[in-house]
Amino acid sequence: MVADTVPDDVKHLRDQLNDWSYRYYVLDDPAVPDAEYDRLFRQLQALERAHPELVTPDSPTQRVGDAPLDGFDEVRHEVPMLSLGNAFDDDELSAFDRRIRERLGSEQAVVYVAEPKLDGLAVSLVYQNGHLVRGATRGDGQRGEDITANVRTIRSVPLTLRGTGLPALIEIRGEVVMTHAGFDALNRSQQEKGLKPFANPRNAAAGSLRQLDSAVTAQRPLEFFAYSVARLEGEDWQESQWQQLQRVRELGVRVSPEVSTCTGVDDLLAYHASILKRRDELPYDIDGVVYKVNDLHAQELLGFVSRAPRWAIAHKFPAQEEITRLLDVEWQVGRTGAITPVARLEPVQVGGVTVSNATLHNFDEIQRLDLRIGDSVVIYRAGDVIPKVVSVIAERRPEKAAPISMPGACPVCGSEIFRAEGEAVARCTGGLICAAQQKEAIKHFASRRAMDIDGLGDKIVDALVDAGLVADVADLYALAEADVAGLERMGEKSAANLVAAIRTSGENLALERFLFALGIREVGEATALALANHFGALDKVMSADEDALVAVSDVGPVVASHIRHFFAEPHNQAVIAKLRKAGVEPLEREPLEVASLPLADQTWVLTGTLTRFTRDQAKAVLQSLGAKVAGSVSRKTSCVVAGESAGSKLDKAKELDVVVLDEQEFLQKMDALGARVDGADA
Ligand code: 5U1
Repeated sequence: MVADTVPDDVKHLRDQLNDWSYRYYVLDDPAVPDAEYDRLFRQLQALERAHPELVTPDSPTQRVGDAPLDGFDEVRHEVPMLSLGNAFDDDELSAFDRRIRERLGSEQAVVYVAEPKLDGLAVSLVYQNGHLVRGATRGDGQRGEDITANVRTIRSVPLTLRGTGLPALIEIRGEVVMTHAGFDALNRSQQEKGLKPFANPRNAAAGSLRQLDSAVTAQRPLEFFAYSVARLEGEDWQESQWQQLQRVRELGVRVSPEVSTCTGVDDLLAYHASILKRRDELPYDIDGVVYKVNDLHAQELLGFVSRAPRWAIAHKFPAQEEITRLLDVEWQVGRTGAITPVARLEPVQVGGVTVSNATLHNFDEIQRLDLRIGDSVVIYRAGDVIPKVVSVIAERRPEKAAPISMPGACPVCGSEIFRAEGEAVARCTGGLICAAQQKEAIKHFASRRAMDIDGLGDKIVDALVDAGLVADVADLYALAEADVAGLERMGEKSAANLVAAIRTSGENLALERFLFALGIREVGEATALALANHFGALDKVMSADEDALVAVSDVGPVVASHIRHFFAEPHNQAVIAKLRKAGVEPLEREPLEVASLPLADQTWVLTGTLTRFTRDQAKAVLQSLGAKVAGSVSRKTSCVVAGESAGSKLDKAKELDVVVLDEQEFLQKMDALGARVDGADA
């Protein structure tokens, strides 16, 4: 039995969510923050779970995708989906406008509707009595594919139209696109999964829309913008294209906010110029603008030629993909030591900008593209992002095209290059001396959680390196007050304070702090502490082989190989020797058996907002006492520390009867065990 108010509640939630979607997508005026939308959405989901008989196909919850299909059904377009003629320059556009005036026998300037030409996929949506009943691709214009299940997953495609007095049938056409941000996120995730990245947002949108499994489409960031009405039954056509688009908006379907009316060619040219100027700021790719005669009667009079209307034209922009030649590949070293290949190209105009470099991401990408020096390559450039090499034109490969290999050593400092198993990125191991990494390495070394050198902030590190006073972390300890006082905006007193702070940072130095300060890849505070506990002395850590390193709790094979490569690098050894000579000598201590620590074998979970210390600080103290810190609560959890606004993890802990401590109780417990939480006030 359905409780009396539930059907009304469900309806209310659906109406509210649909209304918010309309405000967000069509009016471009969000009514509430996303979190509020999500909260109501979850309420609706919960009600529908409890009352499945109330689920309707057009509920906002029903966008998750359907069972996979074996193939797409064919659909016949009652009104063919046409293509557009193109104008590539001003003269071609003037000729189009002249033809129209001649055909209409009018001397007057023609009124047009102008809008961006989105670079995606044309899609037709059919609504019967307000319900979305079919989504289809353009196909050959006469027949397309039935992609209803897929378009239903696109949030900006309403499942039901808005308002009362809805047409018995309306077929709306428009473009499905993927935004640049959505495209970048999708390609990152493709790469993480070891899948081939998409060449450009258009291909990504096409691949996503033609998925047989609509649950996959549901995960893809697709957007829909309507641009025309192809069929209408049960309501009169409007007088003009402009009014028709307003009606589409009123029905709750998104139309580009850039749509405008223009009168005469000069107006069209000004519109073209203004959109072209803003092209790089738009969140999706456009390849031109489209002009349509505004008067629908005039459209009818003008009719069609072959498969394109005489009343519309696409005024193209410079292409975003061009072909050029790969002259060379250079290797750049980033701030974190990541070695990335950069393509040096024969300069080419792409989207109105001269491109002579493009990113290649990593060596795997070079292999995936099967790239050789001398190849003809396709370059894609959109928005402000760095141009990238999309593909190689294999049939244009010259005989002498040269294969590309990884450099044998870091091109900046000559240190060994190391690529951890399972990682796409290769890195320079000369973390302490590599010029490309030196500022980053010094800033990390000086930071509060590392050597905690008071007064040595980022700007001073930049100034010291730029003045040639410091090239590696050991040079800090040779600085004289006079050196520092010579820097811009540095008084004698601050210089003296800084030099003193540097000196004292090396005194009574805990091994874990020093190990963390070295900036070894993936060695955070917890790992540094585990290493210090296990080995007790710097020399022992430095000489440990990978087998010895993986014996340390918290150290797996990847981290072990990072540690070993770091200490095997002679340049790094030299800097550590220089530090020691300057008196920076971490204290030795008895190795600690983790099993003997008070919280050995315990697993703790931290949740909610912690106000008196950070999660890292709580984690560090727990690990120093031998506990493991996990991300989720299970039967194996020993204790949960719950800060403010703790949510599902706290619920789970209560459900499983796990001990829960608030911040104060946690501090008391740590105190009782003789441990101090960094950051917590006394
Ligand atoms: N913006 C826009 N793109 N586009 C593509 N309008 C537009 N109109 C089209 C096409 C194919 O065709 C009309 C003839 C409806």
